[in-house]
Amino acid sequence: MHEHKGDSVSDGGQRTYGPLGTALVIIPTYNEAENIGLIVGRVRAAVPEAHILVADDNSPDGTGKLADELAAGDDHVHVLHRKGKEGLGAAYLAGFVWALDAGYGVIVEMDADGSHQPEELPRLLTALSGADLVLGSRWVPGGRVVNWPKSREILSRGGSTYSRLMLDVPIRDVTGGYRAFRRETLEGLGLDEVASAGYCFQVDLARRAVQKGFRVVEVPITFVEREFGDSKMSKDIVVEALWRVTQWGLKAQAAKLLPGKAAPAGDKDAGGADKDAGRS
Ligand SMILES: Nc1nc2c(ncn2[C@@H]2O[C@H](COP(=O)(O)OP(=O)(O)O)[C@@H](O)[C@H]2O)c(=O)[nH]1
Ligand SMILES: [Mg+2]
Repeated sequence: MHEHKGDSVSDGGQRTYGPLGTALVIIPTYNEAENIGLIVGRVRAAVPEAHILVADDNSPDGTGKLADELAAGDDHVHVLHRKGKEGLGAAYLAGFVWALDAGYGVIVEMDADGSHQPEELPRLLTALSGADLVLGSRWVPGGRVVNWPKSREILSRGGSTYSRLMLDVPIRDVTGGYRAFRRETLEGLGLDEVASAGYCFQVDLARRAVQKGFRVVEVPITFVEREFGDSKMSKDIVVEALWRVTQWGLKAQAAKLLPGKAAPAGDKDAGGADKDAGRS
């Protein structure tokens, strides 16, 4: 029916999908001076009609200023300056609000460090023509990671598998951060209640999308570890994410076992749309 690669992991039923509006690619940055010019140039070349929003947390290395210079010379490039480092989830949430206010039809998440290749974005957007949310996935057939030590791959695969089982969401790569949303999807997720810390942010968005009955499709990507600059990932972020996933999973199980009890805050729809998720 729809010509896109990738596994359909969640289908809200027989649906038709409206045309895709203009896309905004949100790139959160913290100390990405070596990468920002490269990534903006690659996005502009790969999807010339899309706009870009750099969401910078007042990077000490001057990334925000470099982004301003790019924006000054290109009306497709915009910059959201934030006061200080609050984490990528908070930067994305601010970017989502900006995007929805500005009227974009498609909102894309992309790292600044080249891990998410802009040249693969057209494939994600093609898949979005038949979906509510497209996840660039390292862990579906055809997906892969370049330049990662085996230990990091095991951690990431393990984290995704644990989240999938714990949260009962049929998604292979739940923590990935290369994604394309229709605006209606973001509007329907309850962004005010999304957990913004570290990897929890991506997991929370994905599980909400499934719970609400949105059609989520995974498209294989080749994830390339950064060449320049430093990762902001830390052990604390991973531990925090595993802990939150465990809490969410246990709460959802408890709600199923004790249907009379109120669902936990922010989980009002848990189980509701779930039966329509059509996991494959
Ligand atoms: N605005 C903002 N961006 C951040 C923050 N932390 C990380 N990022 C950006 O989020 C993206 C992914 O971060 P990265 O450190 O590469 O994480 P990793 O890929 O999981 O190792 C990059 O574009 C970072 O610059 C933050 O606190 N604020
Ligand atoms: Mg990275």
